[in-house]
Amino acid sequence: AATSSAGVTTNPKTVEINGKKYTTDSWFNVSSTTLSLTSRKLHLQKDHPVAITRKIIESVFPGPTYRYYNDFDPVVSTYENFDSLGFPPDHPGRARTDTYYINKDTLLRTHTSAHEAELFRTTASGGYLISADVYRRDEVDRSHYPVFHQMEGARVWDRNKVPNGDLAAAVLADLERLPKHDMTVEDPNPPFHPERNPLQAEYHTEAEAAAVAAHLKRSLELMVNEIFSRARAAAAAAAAAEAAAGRGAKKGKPATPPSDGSGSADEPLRVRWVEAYFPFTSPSWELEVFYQGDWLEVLGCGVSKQELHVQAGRPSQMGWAFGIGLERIAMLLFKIPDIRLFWSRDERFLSQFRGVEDDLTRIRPFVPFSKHPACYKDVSFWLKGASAAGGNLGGAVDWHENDLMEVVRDAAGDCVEDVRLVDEFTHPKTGRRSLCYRINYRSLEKTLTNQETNEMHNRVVKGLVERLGVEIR
Ligand code: FA5
Ligand code: MG
Repeated sequence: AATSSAGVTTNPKTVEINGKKYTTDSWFNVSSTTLSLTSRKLHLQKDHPVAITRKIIESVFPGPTYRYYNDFDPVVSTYENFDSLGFPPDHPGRARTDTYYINKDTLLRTHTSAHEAELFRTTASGGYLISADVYRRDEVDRSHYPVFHQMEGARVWDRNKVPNGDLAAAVLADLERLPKHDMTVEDPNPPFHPERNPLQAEYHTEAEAAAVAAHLKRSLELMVNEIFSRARAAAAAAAAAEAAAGRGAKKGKPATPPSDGSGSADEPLRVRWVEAYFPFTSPSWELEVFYQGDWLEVLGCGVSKQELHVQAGRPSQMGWAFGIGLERIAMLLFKIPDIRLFWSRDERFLSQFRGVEDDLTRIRPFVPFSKHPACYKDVSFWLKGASAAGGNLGGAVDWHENDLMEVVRDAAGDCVEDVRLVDEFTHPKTGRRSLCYRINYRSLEKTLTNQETNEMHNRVVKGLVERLGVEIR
């Protein structure tokens, strides 16, 4: 079989995903490790931290106004994932280096927005929430994994169904009915650039867009507030328990939890809105939370582009949509330090969340169990295609780091904690480019033996040579 640029040597002719068979073609680039995760559905596993996080978010968007869809198949068409949302044909997200394709027209969804066009057709009023596993070819480290979970929400209003046809007034009335919060919102209305985020004045007025945006922002602020209130309560309860245990019968003030923006009750939560860009919303924002000394992006959102409502056969509707990463939120909520832990079947992980889904007051920060030792190994190689004429890649044809990441994941699975480029060098005469990567092998489940680490590393080296055509130095 041919070696594709995406780095898979032999393509199976068909693959089966959740009981359905798909025919592959030369676009196929899904590693067996990733394929095996399509059946896990962590967002539906009772008491899993991803599922608990989903439940908390659902509680902020109650039925019957919002309908929940939690079991959509991860295999979607290229059209659904990209074209239906207005992604241009040359958008980088479509690249085979970034997206897992089954075949040219079929892929593993990269985001829950893949279902937006369909749900806009079927949503006659109110809104919806989707939670699902999503897939992206990406780097390997403590906060990136090729499979993660997203939750998508949307809300629509129909100008033919609101009193006097006054959509802005109807939206503002709904906004009035939402609870308030006392969170500090910095930059509640960041300026936006009409060339990236046009108003869509041909479809709606500024007042209508402003009302929808205000409803969107309040809804999402309430969600973040709910999550961080729970995170704080959890940290305070853990600190109180620790103080009680540490001081015996002495009933003092509970120890102050670490001041990281989520732990301390007297430190107000800080959030801010920043302008963003998505092909299917305008205007668009990201919500950031101040966490451990830095602004962390937690979600993307915006006023849905009217073309999507038109295409869905509901041109009289308008509304908002958002997408949020569940692991990112769960890591904050439970203080989970490594994204790979979500995939663990280790009782020392799973047992810490048991009983929490039905009683959210039992949320406590995750207590890390002892880490097994790390083992660092380097691999240095020359890229193929050695001619100085090749431009800024030093002559390398078709080198994409994500292909290396895929080889590593296939060879060593979850035993790789981290992969980093530690050296690069271009030969002054030949223009050949050499790279050195440092791979950190560490299992979450056991201490790896030298032999096990060596075997994995040999598989990585072999994979790099056979699949990516590099020459080991
Ligand atoms: C999207 O996926 C858009 N579909 C979101 C959206 C929906 C916008 C509806 C407008 C309307 P983005 O790629 O930024 O956007 O991802 C959204 C969220 O998913 C991020 O804010 C982050 O919380 C999470 N996320 C993205 N990439 C990762 C990753 N590699 N690991 C963990 N979480 C991630
Ligand atoms: Mg983003």
